[in-house]
Amino acid sequence: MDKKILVTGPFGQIGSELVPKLQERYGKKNVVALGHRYIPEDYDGVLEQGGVEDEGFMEDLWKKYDFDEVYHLASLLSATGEKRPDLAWKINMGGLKNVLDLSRDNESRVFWASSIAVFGPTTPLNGTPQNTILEPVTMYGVTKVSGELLCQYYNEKYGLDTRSLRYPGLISWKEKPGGGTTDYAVEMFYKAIEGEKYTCFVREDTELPMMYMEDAVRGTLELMDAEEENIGVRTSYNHSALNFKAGELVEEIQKYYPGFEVEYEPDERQKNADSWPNSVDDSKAREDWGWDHEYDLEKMVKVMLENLERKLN
Ligand code: AKB
Repeated sequence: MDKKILVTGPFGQIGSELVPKLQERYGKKNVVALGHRYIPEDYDGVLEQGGVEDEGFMEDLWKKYDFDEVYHLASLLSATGEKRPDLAWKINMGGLKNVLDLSRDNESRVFWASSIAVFGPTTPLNGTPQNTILEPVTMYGVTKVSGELLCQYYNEKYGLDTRSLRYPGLISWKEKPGGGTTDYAVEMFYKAIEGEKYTCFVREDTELPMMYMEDAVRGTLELMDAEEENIGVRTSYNHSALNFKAGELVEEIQKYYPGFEVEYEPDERQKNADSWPNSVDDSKAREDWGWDHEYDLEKMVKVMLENLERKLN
């Protein structure tokens, strides 16, 4: 029998690359994309439109498709979350609660996107361990910590198969990120190719964990493919690949675009970035289900530029 998959946030930065992979694996007719406002004109697949926080709508969706697996990606990110904290709580927590309740009642498996935003200023800054202090200072981070605990609770209480990754800043060329703090890393590539100066909204020495999207999507699928007895973390796994300072990314891009200029004008997003670690220790993911990244800074920059140049020309 065919496996039915739901993807929420299918047209965001992660979803737009995860959905085609799921369609390849399970067939186009079996992957349901739940979009909200933005629906790409050229989307080719099963489409539904509505809000994840709408309980009645989500219930009807499960009745219609009887999902086996859910990739719950829909979320307000850190910068938007600080502008609209009430909405962030409503969508991030309301959406997750609906997904968990319906998955429990219908025996669906759940993947949920967490983030390095679960960490805060009191967390160890370098090589942040899997189990550590979680005192975030953003509403986004608050919803991610609460969500992690809720996922673990549903696993322990109801035996629901919940799996999750703490994504670092994600670098991709297919779809731009929106409303996050790590967005500067992607914006730089566009400006370099367009021959424009970039005004970076974090300091040059701001260091954060990052990952190329291809690694993030592969990690997501590998986590979902792992045998249940190998999953030792039901909150969310630290998931890491590379770390760089904003200035180091600029230097790497300048190897290809020597004339690329950047000025630094930190805004309110600097506070979010300062509250997150420089690097995280993801050895638990590597031990439990064999996670390994493929892209380092040099390889990621080369591939990003090649793909974006093709896309923009
Ligand atoms: C953001 O910057 O808000 C996200 C994240 C780190 O989760 N990219």
